[in-house]
Amino acid sequence: MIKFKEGDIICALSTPPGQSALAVVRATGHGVGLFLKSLAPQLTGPIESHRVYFTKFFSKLNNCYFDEGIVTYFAPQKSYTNEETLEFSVHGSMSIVDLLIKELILLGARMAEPGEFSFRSVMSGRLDLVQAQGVLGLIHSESAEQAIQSYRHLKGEFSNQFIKLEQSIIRVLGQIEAGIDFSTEGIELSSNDFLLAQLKSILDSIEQVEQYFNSGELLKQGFFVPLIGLPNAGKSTLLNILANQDRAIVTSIAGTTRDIIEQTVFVDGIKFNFLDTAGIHEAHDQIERLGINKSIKAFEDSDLVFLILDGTLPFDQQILTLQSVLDLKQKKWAVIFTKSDLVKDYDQQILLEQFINRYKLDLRLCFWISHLEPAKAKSVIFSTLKHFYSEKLDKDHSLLLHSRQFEQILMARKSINQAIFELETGMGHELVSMTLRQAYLAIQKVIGHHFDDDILDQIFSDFCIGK
Ligand SMILES: Nc1nc2c(ncn2[C@@H]2O[C@H](COP(=O)(O)OP(=O)(O)OP(=O)(O)O)[C@@H](O)[C@H]2O)c(=O)[nH]1
Ligand SMILES: [Mg+2]
Repeated sequence: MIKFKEGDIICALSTPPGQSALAVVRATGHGVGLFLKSLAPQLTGPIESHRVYFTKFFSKLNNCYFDEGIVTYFAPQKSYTNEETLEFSVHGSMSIVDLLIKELILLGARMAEPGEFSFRSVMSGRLDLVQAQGVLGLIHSESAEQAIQSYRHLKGEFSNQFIKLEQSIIRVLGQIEAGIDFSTEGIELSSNDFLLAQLKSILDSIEQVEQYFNSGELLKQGFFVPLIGLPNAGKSTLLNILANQDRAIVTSIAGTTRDIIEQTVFVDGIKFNFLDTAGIHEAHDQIERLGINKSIKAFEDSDLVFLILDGTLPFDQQILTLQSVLDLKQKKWAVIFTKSDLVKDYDQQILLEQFINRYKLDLRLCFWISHLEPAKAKSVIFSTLKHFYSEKLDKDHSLLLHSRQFEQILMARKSINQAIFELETGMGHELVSMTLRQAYLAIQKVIGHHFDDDILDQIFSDFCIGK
């Protein structure tokens, strides 16, 4: 059930708690502007929306002024929540913030729940749910790409796709239902072929949205790239190069790494999660076995695998050992030969050619590195990654949605498919109409044109206090 109570005046600290130069406190709700009479008695005369006022703040509790700063006024219908709003910028001490919030509560406000400002924004129709995801994405963005994409959500670029879908479904529904109404008079308004063509085009749009969602998930979570190889191949050495620091222990003892060590690196604003893993070999004890099981799991969950091969040893044997526990065909992989400092340039070239011929690998996915030249190693790896993500990620159309919204998209696809089946097998239009209504409702839930308490609860629980 939705936990927010509408109608109250709510307030919260909108900047992180702690000491800082400034802190921003917001209060919103009908009549909040009147609070200024008591809080900022120096402000006389009418106040205008979107204007900032420099003033002293008065404490009723202490009967004295306690700080000076800026208050911005937002009139109803012109604020984030669509309700009258005050935004205070005060000195960033928690005692000042606490006192200001106490004063607001004394005047009739209550503390806001996490996400309550955005919830009001959605309820009042200022933002739809897809735009609200944009706000959330902006707050949580870890990379420039994610921030830019979130901003596009906020501006409504992606909402339009759902609005178009909604309209297309309702158009077909209208045609079907008009047909039902007139059928008794022997008039058929839209042929089944015409209805089917429209439904198939709606299905295409939904499938495209699904792809955009997958791309959005990659943007949020990043690509998972485990470093997989035999013991002593140089996996941990490479992880440390990528991390620019000593994250993993490196020794010449085979089987040094037992557990997964994860390191996130941003390449061109795209997130990559590299995983150092235990070397694949015949385990001698239980700890090694557990470590190797984790390596296998990392391989299975990966988006791209880096096979790390010791360049000083024959590659055939290494690949055979890896194949004995991993289904290499199942995944996309790149091959990194290590220890190039120990192998002559000429031999490196021959080995690369042999390898590419044998395993029919793209030349761009196979190269040598050495720990003596970390910058060079990073540069070849990053250009490989760029090549990889440009294939996988549609940076311009990455849809950032909650998984609950995605469930509704899948539901819509299922219903459209069902409606197509029903039309194709000559079932009654009454039934098709009911099925299409389910698809329509599902799309409405995604964008928030139909409120579903469960979905709203899930979405707003990801927000922070003050937003
Ligand atoms: N000469 C040379 N030695 C390297 C290079 N990369 C790694 N080594 C050495 O190879 C040995 C093993 O390196 P690690 O990075 O620990 O290998 P690993 O694959 O993590 O090994 P496990 O954790 O045992 O599976 C260490 O002695 C490294 O110093 C390289 O590019 N050149
Ligand atoms: Mg290691």
